[in-house]
Amino acid sequence: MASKMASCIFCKIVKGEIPCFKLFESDKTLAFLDIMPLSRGHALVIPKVHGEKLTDIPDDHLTEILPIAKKLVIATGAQEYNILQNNGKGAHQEVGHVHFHMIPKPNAQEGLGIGWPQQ
Ligand code: D5M
Repeated sequence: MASKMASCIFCKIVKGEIPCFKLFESDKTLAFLDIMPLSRGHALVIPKVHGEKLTDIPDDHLTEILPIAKKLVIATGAQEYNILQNNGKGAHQEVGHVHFHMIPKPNAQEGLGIGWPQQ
C-alpha cells in the first residue's frame, strides 16, 4: 500500500506535490478540475485517503463526496450531468485512487457562468 501511495498521482495532488485547479478542500476530501475534461466543468471529487476502489475506502471518508459533487453541480448551473465512479481496468478506471467524476452535459454548457473557472 505504501509504495502504491508513493506513486499515486492523486496522492501527490493531495500532498501538493503536483498542481491542480482546486475547487473544494476539507480534511477528508478534495475536488479539482479534470485535466482531460469530457466537457467544460468536468470535475473530480476524491477522498484524500488512498484506496484504489470504492470498497477500499472507509465509510466516514465517503460521506462528504456526494454532497460536494452536488455543490459543484449547483455551482456550474448545469441542468444535465453525470456523476460517475469507475472501479477496475475493465470498468475504465485509469487512475488507481478512488474518484468521482462530475460531468456537466455538453448541451448544458451555457449553465457554466460567472465564477466557474476556465478549463
Ligand atoms: O479517470 C481518471 C481521470 O483523471 C481522467 O478523466 C483524467 C484525470 N486526471 C489524470 N491525471 C490528472 C491530474 N493530474 N489532474 C487532474 N485530473 C487528472 P478514470 O475514471 O480513472 O478513467
